[in-house]
Amino acid sequence: MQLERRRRHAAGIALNTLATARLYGLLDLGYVAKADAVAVAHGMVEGGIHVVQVRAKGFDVDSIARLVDSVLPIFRSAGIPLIVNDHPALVRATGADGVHIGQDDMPVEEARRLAGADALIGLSTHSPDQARAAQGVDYIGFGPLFSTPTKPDYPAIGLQDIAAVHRDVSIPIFCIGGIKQGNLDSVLSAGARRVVVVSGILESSDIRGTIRDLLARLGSEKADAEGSTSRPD
Ligand code: 3NM
Repeated sequence: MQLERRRRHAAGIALNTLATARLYGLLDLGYVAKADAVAVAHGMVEGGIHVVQVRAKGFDVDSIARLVDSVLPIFRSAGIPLIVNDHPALVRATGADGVHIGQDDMPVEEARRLAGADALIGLSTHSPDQARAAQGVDYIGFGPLFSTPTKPDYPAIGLQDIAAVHRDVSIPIFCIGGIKQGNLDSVLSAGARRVVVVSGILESSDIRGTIRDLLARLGSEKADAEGSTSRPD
């Protein structure tokens, strides 16, 4: 009972944090050697990242679980929600805060059943229609805005639909795909409020400094709680 109460408390904190988050980063083994993951996690925390996802395409579930186990305490102690890519069962197994799934993965209900009722669920969307159709999730990704080597098979969708999607969708929208320090201003001018930056952070020689610069441009006041993350019981 006590454990369950603690878990619900943590889930509430993660949902609140998501409501104010502007900068979402990835610990992506496409860019980070496993041996460096803990050091990179510390850098992300020190930079002030708001949400982090562990992404390890092509790695087996057990090694992803070990990776999550190794970095979860670092993010948890900083109050930063940790999301696992693709594997909802790992949310229960590791105590992570949520799971991110794609359009071609399992249905959202299945992900929630496997991850647990309190888990945060994120969904990738690649068009305004997909963004508007997202149901039962706590946030969406919207992109790729620009073509990106991190997700090479997906065509860029551009900036022109960002404003309309923000008018029509009330849950947090994280724009994603090819966003860097050099083009962030154009993304924000197009109407974005929240972004995911992967290679733009992980390929930087100064992860902390890059995150701080992105946060400054995002005008990041975490108290500025636009958007709603409420979900029906
Ligand atoms: N998902 P970078 S784009 C993981 O559009 C991912 O759903 C995308 O990495 C989507 O910041 C993307 O290096 C890659 O371009 C983002």
